[in-house]
Amino acid sequence: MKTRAAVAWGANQPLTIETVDLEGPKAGEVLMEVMATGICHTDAYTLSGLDSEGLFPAILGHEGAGIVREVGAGVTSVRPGDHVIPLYTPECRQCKTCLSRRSNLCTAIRATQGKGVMPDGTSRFACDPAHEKPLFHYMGCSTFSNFTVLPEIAVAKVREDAPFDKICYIGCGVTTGIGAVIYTAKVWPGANVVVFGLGGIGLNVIQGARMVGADRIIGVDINPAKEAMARKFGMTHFVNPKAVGNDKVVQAIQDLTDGGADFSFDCTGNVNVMRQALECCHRGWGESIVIGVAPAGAEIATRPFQLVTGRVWKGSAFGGARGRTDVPKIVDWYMEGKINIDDLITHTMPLEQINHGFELMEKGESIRSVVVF
Ligand code: NAD
Ligand code: AHE
Ligand code: ZN
Repeated sequence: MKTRAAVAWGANQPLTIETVDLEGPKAGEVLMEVMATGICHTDAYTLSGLDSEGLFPAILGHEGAGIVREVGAGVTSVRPGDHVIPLYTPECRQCKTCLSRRSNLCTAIRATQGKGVMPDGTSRFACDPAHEKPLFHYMGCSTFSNFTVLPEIAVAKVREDAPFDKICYIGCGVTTGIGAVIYTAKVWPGANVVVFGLGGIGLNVIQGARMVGADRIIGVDINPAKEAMARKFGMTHFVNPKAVGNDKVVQAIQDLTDGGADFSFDCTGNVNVMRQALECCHRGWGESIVIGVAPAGAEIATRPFQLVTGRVWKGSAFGGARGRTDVPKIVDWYMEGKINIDDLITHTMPLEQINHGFELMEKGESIRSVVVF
């Protein structure tokens, strides 16, 4: 079939809208009509050329929602007409990691996903006149296409009364932020929490921290325009590194938290910020969760003494959520009014304006832009 898609031809080049070829689903795969997709900072990161797994040309996008239109042989868990959210972290329920129950990082298809192809090693997408070159999938999702093909284990079936243009955000940002609080860190009621980076992920960490009953929720951002929205979602104190001095951020947080945070979260992808996030944690038990994705080659550093004295450095991917199990529940939370997604979606646009969505994010003028097909 033919489908309309935004194609990334190379690093730092604007996406162009193309009509591309899409092969139907093979065994174990589903064809999905993407109804809406968010633009996450990780899409911008890969487009910037700093992703060590970045491939071009590719159809980016990993934060979608839509409808199953066709299923391949052997697919049993979804059928045409089902409403689904694609999962860049699938849940096969059979691999060593899924069976361990210790992590959400299902390994069933991770290797081929990182190479921009389906589990059989080939792409379902092709684009004339570049037909001789493969057109790569992205994070196993490619939601910047009106239709896409996904492995059955990489879709979460969700209720049919939920609006696509809102629940697409659960495909990454909402789940990543709230999940990091409840599944990865297991923040306790009364904890002091610090969130570095008040964008599409950090604000969901804040609403997760408020949900579990955190006491102080301190937000840190170099963009003062983020303060108002963060306060609306539960931030109690704001620290602007440009105002207090970058070298005084850790002290400022220790002063606000009687010696250090119980939990901190990096939602910037900046390795210097990750160090501040660890070092502002309380001696003996403070845990810092790395969510931000850093450029290829970047490394984190701290004095080992920080760890010897009990601070813990952890990472979180997709909020530690098990996609097929947890995503439908998070959709329910939204529909029951337990979480706020609507106010975080600051811009909605057609596919033709997708580059504008990227610009708004880069300029810090949006929280989430959503493309509606
Ligand atoms: P965003 O652009 O919406 O927000 C980033 C925020 O960080 C902005 O408000 C920006 O002003 C702030 N910031 C930048 N530099 C800063 C600094 N030095 N100090 C303080 N604040 C600073 O991006 P997003 O969509 O929220 O994504 C945030 C990060 O999370 C990105 O690195 C993204 O790739 C990553 N991410 C990770 C996962 C995961 O599963 N681990 C999932 C989604 C996104
Ligand atoms: N390709 C990057 C890795 C990027 C990364 O860490 N991605 C996160 C999700 S970001 C969503 O917005 C993730 O889930 N990581 C776990 C995994 O298996 O990729 C690189 O650095 O090579
Ligand atoms: Zn994302």
